[in-house]
Amino acid sequence: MELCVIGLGYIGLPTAIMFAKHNIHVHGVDVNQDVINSLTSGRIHIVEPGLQNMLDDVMLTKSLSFGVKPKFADAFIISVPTPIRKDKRANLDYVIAATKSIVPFLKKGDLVVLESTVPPRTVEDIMLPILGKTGLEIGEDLFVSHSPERVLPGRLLEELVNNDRIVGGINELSSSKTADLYKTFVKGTIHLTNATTAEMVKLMENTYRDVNIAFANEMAKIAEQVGFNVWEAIELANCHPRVNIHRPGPGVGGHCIAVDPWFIYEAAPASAELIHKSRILNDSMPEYIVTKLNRLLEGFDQPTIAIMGLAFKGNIDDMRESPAVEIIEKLQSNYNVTLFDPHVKENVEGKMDTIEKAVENADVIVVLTDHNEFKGINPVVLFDSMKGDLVVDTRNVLDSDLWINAGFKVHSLGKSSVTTDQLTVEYSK
Ligand code: SAJ
Repeated sequence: MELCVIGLGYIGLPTAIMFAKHNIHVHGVDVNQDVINSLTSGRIHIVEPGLQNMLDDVMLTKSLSFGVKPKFADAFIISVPTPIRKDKRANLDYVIAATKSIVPFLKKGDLVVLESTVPPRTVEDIMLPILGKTGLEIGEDLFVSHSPERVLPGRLLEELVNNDRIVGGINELSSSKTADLYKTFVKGTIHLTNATTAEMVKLMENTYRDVNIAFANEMAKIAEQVGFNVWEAIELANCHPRVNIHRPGPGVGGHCIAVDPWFIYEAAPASAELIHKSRILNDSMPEYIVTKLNRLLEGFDQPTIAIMGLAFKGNIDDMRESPAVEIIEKLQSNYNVTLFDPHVKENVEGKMDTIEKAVENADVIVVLTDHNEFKGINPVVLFDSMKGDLVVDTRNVLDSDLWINAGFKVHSLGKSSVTTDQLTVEYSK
């Protein structure tokens, strides 16, 4: 069995390596010559635990080659980016280019699998007309399917094997051939459906999460007005066996949850009202946090804000589409801003290498990412080096009582600034 994987990003490369590890001969293709040079010399270009070791193994067995062009193979997997345009529509240029690039190499009996996350009907309406140029009978001579990825960066190799897999063929034979391919290493259940449904399943998984986060964010705003701790309320509500309310935050980052709902909206804008509203609500959270800070710092003379957390979510170093970056850009026009993130290594203007340096003479500390490191900070040490005594926690990672006892005034997203005791006193009158 010969396999060609087009697109060697954080999905394509692990997928290529995983197949090679299971005795499939794989040719990995990427248009970026630097990526090919790095991989050909045996070095991975993405950060993923365990991946370099796995590449080392397969390079020894010579079951994996790399190049900028496809080769003849029995199966072709397309896992190229599908970025979102400014008008919130999917950019399918890479999918189209990748599909065109394999046309000269397709023969009777071959299988083409699209893994990229795409709007519904991309396989049927975009890919099939291009693949038809091979002269092969689609569905009879050439088999085509969509099988989306749902792995979590950082746990990729484990999830690639153990997650259930959705396979959506343009016909049953395409589905079963695709399932046979992934049975090479997938231990999770392989669920068969059609291509459009498979495209929608992926989008629905991430859209469910986005809408749920929007609900949590709306509850956080309501908590601040009504006067209760939304984090406590969510934790208690989730004790119900069928409730799973997500967590509020300063916005939804990354290139999945904040993007995929737009692919559904693009296909059915008149019907996707809740999906659209949820996107708008989540994208309004950075401004909500900035407004909260502006109110807190009214009257301060040239205040300094110490930001804790740049990455788009906890315990990773990825700043792409991070709400923290958006908030920082808004703040930097009016305030002196210092930054600290124990995971982000790249140089960012104002980023300090220790938290002590970042908070020195600051008027307020603002937590924007739920890194585990922030949970164990000793506020007493920080308090003495600051000018002010304010802290804003948008991720509920800090122990409020510990920080209040150290002398801080804690303002958290989704918590009334009124304490529970004060509320109790009011009601007991
Ligand atoms: N977030 C919240 N509240 C929450 C959960 C997340 O504000 O309760 C925020 C995070 O802080 C982050 C953003 O949402 O800014 C996205 O976080 P995430 O945990 O969803 O991380 P992703 O985007 O890396 O992973 C998601 C996963 N999808 C689902 O959980 C349904 C992953 O399984 C997918 O493979 C991935 O998207 C993807 O590539 O599609």
